[in-house]
Amino acid sequence: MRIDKEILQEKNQKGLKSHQEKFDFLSNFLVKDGCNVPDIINKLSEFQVAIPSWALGAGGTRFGRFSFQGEPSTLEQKMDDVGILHALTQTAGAISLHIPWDVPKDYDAIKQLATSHNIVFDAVNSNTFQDQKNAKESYRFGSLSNKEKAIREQAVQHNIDVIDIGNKLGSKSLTVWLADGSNFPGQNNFQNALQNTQDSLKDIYRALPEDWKLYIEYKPYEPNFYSTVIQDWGTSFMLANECGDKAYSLVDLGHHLPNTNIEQIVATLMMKGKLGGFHFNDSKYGDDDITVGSIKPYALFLIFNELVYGMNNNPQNPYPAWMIDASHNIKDPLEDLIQSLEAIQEAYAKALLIDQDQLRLAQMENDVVRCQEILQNAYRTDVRPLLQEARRKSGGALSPINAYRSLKVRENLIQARGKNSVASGL
Ligand SMILES: [Mn+2]
Repeated sequence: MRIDKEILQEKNQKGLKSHQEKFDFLSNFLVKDGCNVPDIINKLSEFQVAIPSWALGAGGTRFGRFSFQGEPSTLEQKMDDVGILHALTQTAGAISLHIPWDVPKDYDAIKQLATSHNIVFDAVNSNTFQDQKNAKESYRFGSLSNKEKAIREQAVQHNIDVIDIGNKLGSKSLTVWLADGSNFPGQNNFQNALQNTQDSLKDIYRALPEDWKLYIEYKPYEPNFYSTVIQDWGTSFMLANECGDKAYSLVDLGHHLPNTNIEQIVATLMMKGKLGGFHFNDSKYGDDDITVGSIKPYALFLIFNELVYGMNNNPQNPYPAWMIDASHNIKDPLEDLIQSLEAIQEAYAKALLIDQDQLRLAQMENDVVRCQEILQNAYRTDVRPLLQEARRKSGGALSPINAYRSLKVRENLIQARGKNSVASGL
């Protein structure tokens, strides 16, 4: 199913007058406050978030998985789903593939399909957290960190193969998330495991094309419950530094222990020019992978405050790669992603409203109350008309969820794919 701009324009007609009133009201008020509204609208339109190929089917839990009807069962169908998301929101202009779940059969055809949906290929993701069919070695006791050289070599080679696949598609980065770790004290020698990981990452790094980046993700626990080899941003930062200039840390919001000050991590990495990528999701307890902004929208706003500051003040940091890394197990996956995209844009828009000059002044004067007022004044502003205006101008839907439902997208997908189609890889 494809959604063309004319249909959305027609759908938008109904809400256009009310949107215009709300937008004009907000816009007047923001201009008086010294905001550059057209600039904010442009920034929102330019902000594109990659959709991972594994988020288009319902996610599972360790107790099981309930499929959602009409799930995409091929890479082509996954790309069609991202095309639908992008048509509606105009902010999902990229797909991030997981290898080996999504190896293209016909590269030219897949590239053409991407172009037809106006989407590009973002980072490719390797997988050494499960064994592949017919694999010679097993990752049961680790991959890049494994005690056995042959296992480490297989894992390194897999990452090199993933780079090759990404290269053929026009990707420019590889994301490595390592599940390696231990379940019990004494099971692993920490120093050896870290050294092996460092050496393996260097081997992968050497195979990286000149214009590519390597993103090293971290996570404190799970699937191992005693230790994880790359457990925190410091370890990831250290490994990236050892690899070289093209290696960066990747922050995944769900990969922190409860109450970690993630915005400070973002600031630190950006100051050092090492924040490469960013995975959005939300969590209450652990790596819950739930809809962005559904639990802690204020924390997301504070993170965006640091991202905006870093993008304006840390030229040594490259423009980060944005991706949603969430896959809920009960919602319609596409509706879930629409909500996540909206929450990301909302937090970004609010962060753009912060008066940085006033904030700096208040900080210099140690006016703590004023500092908080400046942040919360931005946070309390209802920026949704700005998001709607950015979408309208780019040819998207004023309300992506309403358009999705009134166009009966899921019903159409079920009709085309059947009730029992299951997303590959999950
Ligand atoms: Mn992630």
